[in-house]
Amino acid sequence: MFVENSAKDSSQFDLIVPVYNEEAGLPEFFNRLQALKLNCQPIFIDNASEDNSLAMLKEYPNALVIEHPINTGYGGSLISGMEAGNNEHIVIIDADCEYPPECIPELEKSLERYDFVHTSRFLNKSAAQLSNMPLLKKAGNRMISNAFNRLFDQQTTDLYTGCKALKRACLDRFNLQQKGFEHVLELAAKMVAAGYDIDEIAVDFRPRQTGHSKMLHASETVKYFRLLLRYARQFRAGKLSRP
Ligand SMILES: Nc1nc2c(ncn2[C@@H]2O[C@H](COP(=O)(O)OP(=O)(O)O)[C@@H](O)[C@H]2O)c(=O)[nH]1
Ligand SMILES: [Mg+2]
Repeated sequence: MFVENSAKDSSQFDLIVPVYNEEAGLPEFFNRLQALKLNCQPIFIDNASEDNSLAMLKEYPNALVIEHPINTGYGGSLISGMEAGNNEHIVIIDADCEYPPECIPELEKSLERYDFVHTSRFLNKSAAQLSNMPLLKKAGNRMISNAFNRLFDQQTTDLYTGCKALKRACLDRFNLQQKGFEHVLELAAKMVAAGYDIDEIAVDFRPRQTGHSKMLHASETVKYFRLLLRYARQFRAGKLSRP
């Protein structure tokens, strides 16, 4: 299914960035973002950071900064960001530069042809090129991506990606409820259930240089599998999206 671009805002897009304790990495992220001179509305969600992130976000020109007084999880941040924006094209990227901000123009442009596009850290990559990614992260991602593909008839190589683009109109077809990293799975499952297949563009992955990942990948993967099976049942029963 393909949603026609609305005439309203075809040139500006919403750039949603979830942020939790990223003060060390934000200067690089900001520099690289500004160098791109994007026609976007940056929407930064500070998820109750305990460091100086919030103050730094407020300094960024023309940014819409959403403050969470308490931490609502990664997914909670994205839900807030989606609700706050109103441009038809939405791009989501992390603040830690693990996904290069330089991929944003191509990612946003891909919405001229597709409704839902994941960046993939695995597409067209040799094992050597992936050697900088922790083994558990790689294995967990591959397992969950393969299971998702079988259950939802997709061909994604990177279900866990935190960098993606979608059309706002797609969101009319379902509600998002997951507040943690399960958000990734919920969005993918509900998009596919609503008829929007996942397309992909390749992206280079660079492990974060500052701070540390706050995602517990092994235990998250177990949770993902249970939820995946639940969504698959609902998908088969036609209960995952609105007509
Ligand atoms: N872990 C975590 N990250 C959050 C949260 N809220 C926003 N984020 C942001 O979500 C992005 C992904 O988090 P990260 O810990 O790097 O996960 P990973 O890339 O999967 O290892 C980063 O930009 C974080 O700053 C939260 O509650 N927990
Ligand atoms: Mg990260």
